[in-house]
Amino acid sequence: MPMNMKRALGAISATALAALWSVPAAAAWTLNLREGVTELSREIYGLHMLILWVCVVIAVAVFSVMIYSIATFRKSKGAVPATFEHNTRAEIIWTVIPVVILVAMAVPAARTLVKIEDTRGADMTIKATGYQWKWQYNYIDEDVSYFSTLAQASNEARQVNAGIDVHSVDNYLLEVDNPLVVPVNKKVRMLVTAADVIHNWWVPDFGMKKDAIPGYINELWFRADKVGTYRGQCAELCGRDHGFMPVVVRVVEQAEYDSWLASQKAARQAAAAPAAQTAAVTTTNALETTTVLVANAE
Ligand SMILES: [Cu+2]
Repeated sequence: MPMNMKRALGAISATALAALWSVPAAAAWTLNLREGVTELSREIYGLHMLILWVCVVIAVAVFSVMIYSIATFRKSKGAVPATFEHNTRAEIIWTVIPVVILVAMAVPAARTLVKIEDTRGADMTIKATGYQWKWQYNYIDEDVSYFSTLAQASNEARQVNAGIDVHSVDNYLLEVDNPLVVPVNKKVRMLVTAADVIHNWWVPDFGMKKDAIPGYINELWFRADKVGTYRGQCAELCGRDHGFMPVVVRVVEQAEYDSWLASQKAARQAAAAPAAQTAAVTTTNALETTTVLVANAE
């Protein structure tokens, strides 16, 4: 290849690489799992890294021996194949070593699994019910319950021929009208179920994902230790609008949570009050009518 052509090719590939490795591209294409913001998510991440490195060590060892053997003992170098068919000692070794490795990996994995399933000692319980296509959150013991649906801006932009550039919508398809609100550093137990078809409640930053199955109640728990807004999605194909029922969780300080909860209860009472009044009026009218009827009959 002539020298100037080589130089030109080099320049082209350098430009292409630079273009690929622009800052937003690098941010959007991180390769690893996210560590998340809960004790469990970090433990799962740690487990993933530990097992990844075990696999790397095994791969390096196996491929080194393999490549060395292929290169060194090839026919052209005069290697002569051995004629034996069985070697009990070799078979024992290549069975025992993998078993030991698997058992060693199972110990920390089982420990984390048990922890994931242990919902005892929760500070609060929230029931999440999946619907086509929204979530309902029910704060058990608090008499607070509401629906969480796709935010207006995302909903408008997603319509066919809406003419709205979805890149102009903040958190497109990952925003809701009423997010789940929980206090920071509290063990939150979620009861996950569904009212129509199977959905799945998933928040990657919590390391948690559970099927929401009609007629069944699944459990999960998380303890977020960082204030913030965490986004997830329904992770079980549940019909036409499966992609339009995101999960948004706001983790706030305890004081902010308390005032939010109080305002939710106040709003609920305000909504219930006129209804109660109407009911009372109806009952009085019915009684009066009955009295008149009875009087006439006499
Ligand atoms: Cu769903």
